[in-house]
Amino acid sequence: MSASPQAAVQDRPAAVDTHCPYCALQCGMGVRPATGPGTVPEVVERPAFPVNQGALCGKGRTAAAVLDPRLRLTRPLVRRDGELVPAGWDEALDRAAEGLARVRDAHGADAVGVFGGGGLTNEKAYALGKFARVALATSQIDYNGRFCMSSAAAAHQRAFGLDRGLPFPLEDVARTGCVILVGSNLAETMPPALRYLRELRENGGRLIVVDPRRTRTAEQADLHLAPRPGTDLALALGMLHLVVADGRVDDGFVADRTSGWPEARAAAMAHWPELVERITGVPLPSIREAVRLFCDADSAMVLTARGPEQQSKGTDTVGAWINLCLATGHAGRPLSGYGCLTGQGNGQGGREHGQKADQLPGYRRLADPGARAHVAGVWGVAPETLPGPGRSAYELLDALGGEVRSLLVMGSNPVVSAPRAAHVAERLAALDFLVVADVVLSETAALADVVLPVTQWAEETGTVTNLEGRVLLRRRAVDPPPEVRSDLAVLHGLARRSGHEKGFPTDPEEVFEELRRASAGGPADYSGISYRRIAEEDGVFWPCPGEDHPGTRRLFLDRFATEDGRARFVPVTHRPAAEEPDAEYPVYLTTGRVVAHYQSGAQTRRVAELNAAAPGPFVELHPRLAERIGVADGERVAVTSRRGRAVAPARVSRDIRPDTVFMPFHWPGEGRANTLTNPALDPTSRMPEFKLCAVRVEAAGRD
Ligand SMILES: Nc1nc2c(c(=O)[nH]1)N[C@H]1C(S)=C(S)[C@@H](COP(=O)(O)OP(=O)(O)OC[C@H]3O[C@@H](n4cnc5c(=O)[nH]c(N)nc54)[C@H](O)[C@@H]3O)O[C@H]1N2
Ligand SMILES: Nc1nc2c(c(=O)[nH]1)N[C@H]1C(S)=C(S)[C@@H](COP(=O)(O)OP(=O)(O)OC[C@H]3O[C@@H](n4cnc5c(=O)[nH]c(N)nc54)[C@H](O)[C@@H]3O)O[C@H]1N2
Ligand code: SF4
Ligand SMILES: [Mo]
Repeated sequence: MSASPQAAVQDRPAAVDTHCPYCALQCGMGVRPATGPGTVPEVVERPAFPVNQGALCGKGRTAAAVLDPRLRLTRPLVRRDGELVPAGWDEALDRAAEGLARVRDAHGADAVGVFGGGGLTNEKAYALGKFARVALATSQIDYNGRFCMSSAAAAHQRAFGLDRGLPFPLEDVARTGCVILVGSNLAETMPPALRYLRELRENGGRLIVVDPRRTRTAEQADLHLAPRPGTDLALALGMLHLVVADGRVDDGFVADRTSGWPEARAAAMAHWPELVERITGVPLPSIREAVRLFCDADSAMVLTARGPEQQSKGTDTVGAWINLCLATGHAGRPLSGYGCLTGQGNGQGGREHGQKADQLPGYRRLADPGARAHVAGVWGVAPETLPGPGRSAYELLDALGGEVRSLLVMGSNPVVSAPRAAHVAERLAALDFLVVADVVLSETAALADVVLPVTQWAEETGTVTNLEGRVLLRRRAVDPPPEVRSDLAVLHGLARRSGHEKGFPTDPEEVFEELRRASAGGPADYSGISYRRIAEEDGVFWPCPGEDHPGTRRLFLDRFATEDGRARFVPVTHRPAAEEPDAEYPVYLTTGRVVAHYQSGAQTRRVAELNAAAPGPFVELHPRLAERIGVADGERVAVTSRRGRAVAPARVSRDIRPDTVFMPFHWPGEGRANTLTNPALDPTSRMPEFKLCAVRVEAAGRD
């Protein structure tokens, strides 16, 4: 027999403390390097990290599988005679730089676009924004975060003068009196965070879930409201109407800490409860019960996720929920407030440091002369050389092959994840030149002229900012394959080839030190945060304006971040979706996620265990609808919208409204949900309406 189990454990290298590659919870985990040929690195628990206390979902637990060189890109690829073939780094970077330069010389700097991702570390997001503005001199940069939490971000800015997804740590959720969770399926999208909702109820707090489906999350609730998709705005207004009618406004709070109440109150009073019942389909007694639970609690929160946000009225919808918090005094006080559950691994930090079309690092505005002067100073360029704001994500994708003729994609797979995806794939194919930096050969990378294979989470060090605004250090634990380089090295190589020898370092800590200076004095101030501090303190909450500043766990307790310190009510009124069901397309389609897969599935579809758990797309529909169209569970259903047609097996379930079908969006091919979705944009956030469009559903037979 070989050595005892204990000896075997001792022989293995120590696990390195790091964080999950996937969602914004950024669970702490350990990664133990491979012990030799034929072995793979191993993910282990890291119980000391406070947010998840060792718990991981299946995606996190299996994350090391994607480190396997057989599943991922290991060499640069260039297109030769129509085929992607392996090439050396010099050739690939030369070609990429030449391709981008050729388009710029022929059509101008704004013909070159950049598309980033909220999964990129702070260092990468910062370097990518700088690369676009300084090395490419283009205004055309945006990123997939636009598809994610941009409506909540816009509403945050409008009401509070600052956008940090959660203004309090998650631990506060367990101790508040009542939580209204709107359009979040936490049980599938951040399973370890379900603990906070469980503790909330154990502590006597109440949970209300608003979702058209009875999800695994809704099952945990004291009260589940199942509105028609796209009617959250009316629901929140109806609740505010009842708060006023029942005399439950916190007049003192409204007078001392807010502005704009009379107009917001008037707007809410126009939404009669009976009208709201009719619009939402939620019975009036349930709406009343929700108001009672929310107002009876000494402290309370509203938390939203993509359900109410991914709508063409997402910003106003979040605004209505914020109004409810403000009117009842459940904001700017301990254990109370509005929060958005941000989604991507660096969904928070990735929206702060300049990969957004209108933004400079530190959450500064690109149009603000003072911000331009400060950042230009850090970058060593003249402020007037910085381009102005560019197109938003969908508008950028829609312009490909027209005014924008070449594109660099870093950290997104829009062929699967963008709305009206068949059109987006056409636009990508119409480009003069496409470069994709990715870990795997994604559906988008497969269209590229040059594919650059990059290092991923456990193969590189960098910082990410989790959904609480806690800046974390994701450490390198394993060596990458030899022919793989970091995104920072890609940007360095491309910048050098366009004459920028300096300014794009490849060492993440060096980039972070520059980011600290660039963010200093901005809304998202990281200047007091260092790699050393993060490691010692289990993360540091921004804003952190000095090395002796403790960081800011809780925002707004004394004042809001507006000029006068008051939160702003916004008068909002309900309006229909961009596309409502009609005779031709009589059913709502809504889209979202399942627990086993992440986003476009580029990474998780390569993991055997996850594929076994969730092998492909499906259409969730109510038995009544299934019966009407004549399909049984597992039979093929065709779903048609004005954008296209998708086919996937039926999943018949009583957990969904009979007027609505649900599809997850993790797959390409005939079951691709985004073939159907409507790119109607919110006028403020430019968020597409992923969460509802009108469709026809039919039995697809065997066609
Ligand atoms: N397993 C898994 N986890 C993930 C991700 C993933 O891809 N897979 N992605 C991460 C990212 S980037 C994000 S943004 C988050 C998203 O996290 P969530 O927002 O929790 O995920 P979704 O499934 O998109 O949407 C949540 C719920 O909104 C409901 N919904 C649909 N339409 C409406 C509506 O009109 N109103 C309301 N109130 N609800 C509606 C859906 O039924 C769904 O249950 O998850 C993160 N975590
Ligand atoms: N119908 C519908 N569509 C949706 C949504 C929905 O709810 N419904 N949700 C939207 C939301 S919230 C989001 S966030 C988007 C997300 O959709 P995408 O932007 O497509 O996100 P991912 O699938 O995470 O794509 C990330 C890509 O970058 C690669 N990658 C991972 N890490 C790195 C890295 O460090 N560097 C580089 N260069 N590449 C890396 C991955 O392999 C993958 O190919 O989808 C949106 N689309
Ligand atoms: S919940 Fe999110 S961060 Fe945690 S293990 Fe799962 S995917 Fe990773
Ligand atoms: Mo997201």
